[in-house]
Amino acid sequence: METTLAEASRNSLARQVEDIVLSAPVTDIHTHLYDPAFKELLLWGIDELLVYHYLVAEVFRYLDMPYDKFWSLPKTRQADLIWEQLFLQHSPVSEACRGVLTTLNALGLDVKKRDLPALRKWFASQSVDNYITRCMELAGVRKIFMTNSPFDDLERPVWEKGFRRDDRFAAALRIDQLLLAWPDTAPRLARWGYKVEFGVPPRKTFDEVRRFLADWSKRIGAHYVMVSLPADFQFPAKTITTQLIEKAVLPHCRDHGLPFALMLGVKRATNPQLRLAGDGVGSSNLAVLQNLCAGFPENKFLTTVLARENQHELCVLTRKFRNLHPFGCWWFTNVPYLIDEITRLRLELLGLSFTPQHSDARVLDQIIYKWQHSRRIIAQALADKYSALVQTGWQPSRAEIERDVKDLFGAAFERFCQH
Ligand code: FIX
Ligand code: ZN
Repeated sequence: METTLAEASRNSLARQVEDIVLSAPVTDIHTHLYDPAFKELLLWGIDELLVYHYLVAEVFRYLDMPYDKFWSLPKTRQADLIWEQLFLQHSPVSEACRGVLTTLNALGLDVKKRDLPALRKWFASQSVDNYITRCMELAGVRKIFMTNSPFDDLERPVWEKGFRRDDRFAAALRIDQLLLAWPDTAPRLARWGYKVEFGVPPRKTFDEVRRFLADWSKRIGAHYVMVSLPADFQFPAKTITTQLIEKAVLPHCRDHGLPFALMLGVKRATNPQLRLAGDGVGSSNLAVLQNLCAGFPENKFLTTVLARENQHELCVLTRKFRNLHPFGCWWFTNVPYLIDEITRLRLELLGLSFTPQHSDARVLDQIIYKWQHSRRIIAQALADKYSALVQTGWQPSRAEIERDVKDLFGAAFERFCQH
């Protein structure tokens, strides 16, 4: 078939955009990965890839084993079961299954052999330091944001002892425990030397929580403070969570120029027997976000929403508030079908003033597939937009496309954090 001139130039524009998007370094602004100084907290390798909680949820669609029996098995045995059910007994078409194969393939491993012992052998011969570099190179990731919780008993002592930072890993202060489990958290803060009172807390308690937040933001060098909130969260409301936000977290963020990152719409423990894999999704009342952005114009809010139904409203709110920056296709929305939809929606309503994706990787190697898959979708969406501009007579230059992609891949986020 003959290609017309217009088609040929559309194809060459699409190739140029793809070339730029596939090779641009990206800042991964939310993961559950750790600086290698945290040793075994940084997960990597084939067994960790297989027991990822996304795959655990999927394997129980086929297994009839009791939940407790599965959890009592050693990790390699759980991984065997997942491999057997999700890769051998059924084709691995889900996004999380496909991701394992994309990762292995990018690492140069032959997936068609379906040889789990050989894969294990290969991973056993890797050293963590080189492997971090390799994964980051293959993913094109230049910086990884961690999720750092002072309430995590394995993580806290490492910070307290101190260590030499790997500057590829940046910190984010995670405070779900503070905001959502006050009856347990207050006594812990008291034990750590902060003079907090339980029950109905007086002013002093909030000042002490601010002191705690200031100490930890400084200790870890936090770039933002983060919480995930349930789908039924309301603001304003007369709850300890909203009081802590208003009287401690927001003033702290203002004092230190830190954004407050909100992840809205999770339903924790929909099925507790699935443990980490048991969380669900609910549609959020985004009036919460409107109230925060309008009520606290001196605060900056990074936001991602879990429900597909909330994506459009988030874009509209973002058009109204400069102190709001949407990011990522979180968790159940991190599937090609929805990444495509959400990215196009955002480009059409917001231009380039958002951060289209974060990996949420819990296992280092996952950054490879999460970024490879998303980059292709972002490239296609952008190519379509530039091509529509060309139809008006506008010609985007390579330098302009590179500038735009840089913004989407971290520069817009960094500017938002700095201002
Ligand atoms: O709250 C979060 O940061 C979530 O991303 C996680 O808790 C969740 O388990 C996850 O891994 C999603 O991708
Ligand atoms: Zn996360």
